[in-house]
Amino acid sequence: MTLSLKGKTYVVMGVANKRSIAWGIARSLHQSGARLIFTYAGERFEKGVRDLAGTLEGGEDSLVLPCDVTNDEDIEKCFATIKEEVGTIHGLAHCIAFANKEELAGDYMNTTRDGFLLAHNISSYSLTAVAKVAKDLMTEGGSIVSMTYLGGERVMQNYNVMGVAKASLEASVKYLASDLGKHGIRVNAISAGPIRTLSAKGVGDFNSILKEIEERAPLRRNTTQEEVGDTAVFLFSDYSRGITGENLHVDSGYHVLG
Ligand code: NDP
Ligand code: KAL
Repeated sequence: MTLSLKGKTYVVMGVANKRSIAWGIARSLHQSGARLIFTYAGERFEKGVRDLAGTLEGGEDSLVLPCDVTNDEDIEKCFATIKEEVGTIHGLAHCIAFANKEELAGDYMNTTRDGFLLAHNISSYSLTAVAKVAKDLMTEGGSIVSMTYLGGERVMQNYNVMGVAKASLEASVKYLASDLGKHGIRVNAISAGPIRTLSAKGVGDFNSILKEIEERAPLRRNTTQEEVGDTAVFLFSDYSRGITGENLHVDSGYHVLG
């Protein structure tokens, strides 16, 4: 299963390690012949991202840039460097979310003002901030893909403030799609089923969440990094040229259940 994105360049934001959804997207993009640029937030992840990029054939020369999305200067600097080094980009994968760990359990109503703003800043506003600067580099049109979860549409235990931030992210996808369509830029979200990543670490009942999906989801199995990566490639490609403002569920069909 390959779809050619040869000659196209994509920015992948949010690789923390090899389990990251962003890494699944990077691998699928690489298989399609695309050129990749990586951004990371935490300095402690820089070497890991560079090493991972180096495992892709020809990836040793990939641009790997810092971009803490809470910092406007970082965002501007990052995309200015991309403009200087590469010029035009054709798409961007936004795979970034964060909320304070202590607010991802218990009652949602205990969310603090600071915790609420932090989760929304990193997990939702960042898409808008990044889309605005990336637009100027998408001179041949483009495709932006962000990651969301069913907890943005329904109440899912413990997802709490992250669910509210994902609802905001999903609404942003629609408004951005409306703004950017006239520039030939599409904006979509992938709503992925649970995947064991660093972010999911420490979630007490993650095993039982995975088990329920295996037992009840229409496809009777859990979602893989590869399934999300391949869907992202579809959304980056011209095969999806009529799709924007969409939230595509890659979750073995779990979302159709009541
Ligand atoms: P990872 O932990 O692998 O990735 C989360 C990423 O968020 C990290 O790379 C981290 O960067 C980045 N990040 C956090 N704060 C900042 C910041 N201030 N600036 C820039 N980047 C930041 O987890 P996933 O791959 O699971 O998560 C990727 C996306 O997928 C998230 O939006 C998540 O909500 C979504 N998702 C995940 C699901 C799952 O089950 N895993 C299901 C559905 C959606 P760094 O490491 O450099 O700090
Ligand atoms: C209902 C689910 C169970 C889990 C509940 C909440 C999960 C929220 C995701 C959020 C992104 C996790 C964090 O922000 C973790 C953070 O507080 C601590 N971790 C870190 O700082 C690590 C080191 C870095 C790399 O992580 C980040 N994010 O920067 C949801 C499950 C079933 C599905 C998931 C995991 C959805 C999702 O959105 O990730």
